[in-house]
Amino acid sequence: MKPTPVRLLCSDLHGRPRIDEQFAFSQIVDAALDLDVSIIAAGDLLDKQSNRAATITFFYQQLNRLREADLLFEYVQGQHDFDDPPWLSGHDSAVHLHRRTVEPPKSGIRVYGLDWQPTGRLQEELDQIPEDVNFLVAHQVWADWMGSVASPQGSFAELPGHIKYLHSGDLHQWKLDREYNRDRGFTTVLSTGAVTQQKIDEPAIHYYAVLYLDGSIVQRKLRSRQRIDCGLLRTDDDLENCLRNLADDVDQAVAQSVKHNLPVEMHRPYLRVVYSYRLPFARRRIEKLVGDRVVGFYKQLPPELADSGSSVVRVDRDVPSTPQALLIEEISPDESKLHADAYTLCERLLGSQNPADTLATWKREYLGDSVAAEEDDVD
Ligand SMILES: [Mn+2]
Repeated sequence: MKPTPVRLLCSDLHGRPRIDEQFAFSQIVDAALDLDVSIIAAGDLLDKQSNRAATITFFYQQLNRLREADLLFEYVQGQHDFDDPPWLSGHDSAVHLHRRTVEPPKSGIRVYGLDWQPTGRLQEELDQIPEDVNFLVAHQVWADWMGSVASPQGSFAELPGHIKYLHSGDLHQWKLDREYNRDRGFTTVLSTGAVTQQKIDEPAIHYYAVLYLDGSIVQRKLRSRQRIDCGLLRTDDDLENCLRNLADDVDQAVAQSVKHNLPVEMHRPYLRVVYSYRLPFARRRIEKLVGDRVVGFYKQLPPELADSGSSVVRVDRDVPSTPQALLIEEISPDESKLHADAYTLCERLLGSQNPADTLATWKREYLGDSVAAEEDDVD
């Protein structure tokens, strides 16, 4: 018996007339149709509060695909897309979850949504959530995730104890944690992250998630534009090193783009270059080498930053920061059936609230009757 998917979870689509955002959203709708589940989206679904017709037309075309399959697009608004009434309110498959409870049939999950709220208002809204709600969809800066870099509106310790899951937008990065709520119980907190890069220093890999009936949340990777990061170029040696490898890196990124079947407009990788003021010709030399084969993001560091040591300007490569991120670095599910099976098992166990049950379900699913037969023999 396969675990039943309940909802597809995503956030921060930042819809605009650009291929990257459109391709990401269409992949998410493909997945929802494939799984036969409705989508819950946690805000910033459009990039702007005032939109071009092309943005809305594309969005509605995707919602039409859901409607044909009798599926819904349940959402809250972030700061980017906020309007009253909401932009999506003209489509009858879009369900604005703000201050509303919905219950996916037979799921035991009662979902409630909140549009983005300023500090103070958020706390009042949290107090008014009905007590039978166990799944909150929101779009906030949470102190626990972003307190050091942005001004937060709230913290996980303010969530009522009956909220067992929080699916929040705004943080453009995957996170799946268990945090203490205000009743000293645990709330599973999820940020699926943005579906594309909105800034060059955001993660290059993007995800959505699938919520299953057993409560497990499984991370799924989107196909995204490739990114090459030269790291921080401080010295001539750094620059020479970068130039030596760059043409190969670009070839490799294009080959990956072809392999992942990206739209041809997305085959040009992003290139991120941060260089010291001591290397004034860095940009010209790199551009001469790779020309328009990349979409370049160049930043020259002034003396006070270039000479201040590495703590101020951190230009880390994407270091895997969660077990899920590490997993996808280690096992590529596209490689073979064996890889795909191993990947699926690992990601389910990592996302599960009850690994023993998840493992038992997996065994039944993959080993099928042979397991049941063995168990019968023992009896
Ligand atoms: Mn956003």
